[in-house]
Amino acid sequence: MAAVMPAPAASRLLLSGNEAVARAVWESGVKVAAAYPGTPATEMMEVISTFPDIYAEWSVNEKVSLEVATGAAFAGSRAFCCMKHVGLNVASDALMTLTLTGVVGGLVIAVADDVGLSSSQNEQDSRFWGRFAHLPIIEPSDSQEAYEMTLAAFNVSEEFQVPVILRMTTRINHVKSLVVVGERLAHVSPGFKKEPGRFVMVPGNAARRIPLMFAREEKLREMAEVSPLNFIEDGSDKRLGFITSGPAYMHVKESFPNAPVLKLGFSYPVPFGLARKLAAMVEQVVVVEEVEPLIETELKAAGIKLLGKDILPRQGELSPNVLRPAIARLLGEPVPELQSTPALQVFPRPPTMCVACPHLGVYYTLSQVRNITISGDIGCYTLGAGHPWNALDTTISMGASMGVALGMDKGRGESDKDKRILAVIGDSTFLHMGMQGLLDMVYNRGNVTVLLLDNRAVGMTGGQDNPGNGRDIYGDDTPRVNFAALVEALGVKKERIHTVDPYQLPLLFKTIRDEVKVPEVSVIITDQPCVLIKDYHKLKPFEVIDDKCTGCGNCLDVGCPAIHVTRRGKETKPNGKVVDLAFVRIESSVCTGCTLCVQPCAPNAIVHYAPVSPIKLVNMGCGG
Ligand SMILES: Cc1ncc(C[n+]2csc(CCOP(=O)(O)OP(=O)(O)O)c2C)c(N)n1
Repeated sequence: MAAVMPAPAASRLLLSGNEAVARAVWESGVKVAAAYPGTPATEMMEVISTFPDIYAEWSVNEKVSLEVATGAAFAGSRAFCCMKHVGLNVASDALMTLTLTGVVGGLVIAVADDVGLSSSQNEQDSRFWGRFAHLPIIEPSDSQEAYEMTLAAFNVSEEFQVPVILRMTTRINHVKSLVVVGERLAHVSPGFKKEPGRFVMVPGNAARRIPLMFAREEKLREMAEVSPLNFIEDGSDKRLGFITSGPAYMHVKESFPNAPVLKLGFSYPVPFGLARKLAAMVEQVVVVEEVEPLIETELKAAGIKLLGKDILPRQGELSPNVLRPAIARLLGEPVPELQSTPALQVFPRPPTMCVACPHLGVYYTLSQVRNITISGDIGCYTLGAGHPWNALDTTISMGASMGVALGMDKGRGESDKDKRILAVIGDSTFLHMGMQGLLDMVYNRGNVTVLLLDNRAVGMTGGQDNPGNGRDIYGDDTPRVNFAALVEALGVKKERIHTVDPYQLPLLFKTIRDEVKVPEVSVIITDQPCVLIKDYHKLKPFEVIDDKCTGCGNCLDVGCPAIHVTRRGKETKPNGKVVDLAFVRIESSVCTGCTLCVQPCAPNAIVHYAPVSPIKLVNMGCGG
């Protein structure tokens, strides 16, 4: 992370959009900030937690984070919460009523849309949550704007007593550019004032707030017309004028530097007047926005003639490579050739689990069990769907493994009647949204075996602390969840709860095999820390004795990236069958001595290596 702090006012810092927002949150005098991790949003809260004078927390899910921020804003303090795009779906129940109450202290919700799907289960345009909830949307297009617009968002929030959505995309969240920063402002909270007609949203009160919400929206639209965040840049080529927001603005400027542009930083409510002004300046207007046609639909509904998604894709980034050919076709000009991708400098690597990851033992075991269907979830263990395990059959959203498994159990067809249904879920995902699914499963007498992979970390997003490891965002001790007690409290019978070391393959195999035979809910908790957090302790590494390796390849089925094939071959067995051979080597410098590969090695060709090299592993997170 960059030196976001300490840096005096007027410093120019090289910051990612996430770091820039974090700095602006601090400068805005925010008192409470809450989030659940999710790429590409995670670093905002990680940076905020390093600042003085702000209470920061990892919440158990996005809805709770928004509620925590809401409480602080009701109490009159400035508050912030951030999440990845799908997180706003989770938080939406709170959001849709929060729009009626509004806020007292400024509340900014930063939502990071993973445009281009670098690490998410879907691509969505979260601005529609703003449109749906009648909330203002602010869209920065680089780090300086991310910083300035966050400051502006708090002012808008307090002026209109409304939560403001700061819509970012992966490019803004992660790309670094120079930012000139300021100092922290003191924000004085007026304190919580009882006002049941506003804060207690029972039907009668809510009904009275709805007209106020619509009136507020009209005032916000008037503001969008005059906001300095929205402006027209004239250009000499009047054939086309562009209306654009977020990073698409940069792509438009790079591709068509001479075209007039209406840049919308305050993009919702859409300023119709400014759009009409641009339309009067040019022959044809094109709206360039990532991902869905929100601005376009609003403007068309207001009777403004323009093009948008008729000629541009509704998926992925609108980079110059995409924009230039689309506009050339529109203008009837020669279509520029797509810039060819430069030769890959890096050997292509499929995503895989880490060396000695405790999930490896689980998936190695699951890949050996026959006649099962595995309902998966979201986390590092989603990689179990890939080679060599091929041991996940579904993945939808966080916590979905529970409900989907129960539905598969209840909805099984004749051909599946003897199939065993399993669900695999990580500790953080279980606490985020899985608990309710397990409760539902127990309550409705499901026949599912749940594997709860407790690695004491939110591994997928960089190993953040969570209630499963008993540390808060500052690394301080806090009560640690007892998963066995928790699942028992949710109704799972004590004899159906097992805590197993995932490095003990025979025991794990036997436990799974026994439990899938029992026609009721059982939970197998695997309890070994993620190899990239401080709870993990490296053991003596291993190496392969070349002369003893028979090339059977059993160790490769574990899927540990410390093992690689040095030579392949074929062998004809006495019965005439030809088998493939793979002779292997263990990269001893990264091996942590977990023994997962040793256990299936028939010829005992894997032995301890000495001396031990002190390797420090760092979890940069691989997304999700
Ligand atoms: C609603 C939502 N919020 C956040 C994320 C980002 N995310 C992906 S997996 C994950 C949690 C992974 O932690 P855990 O379940 O403990 O599994 P691990 O990666 O440690 O194996 C998170 C936060 C997401 N995909 N969806």
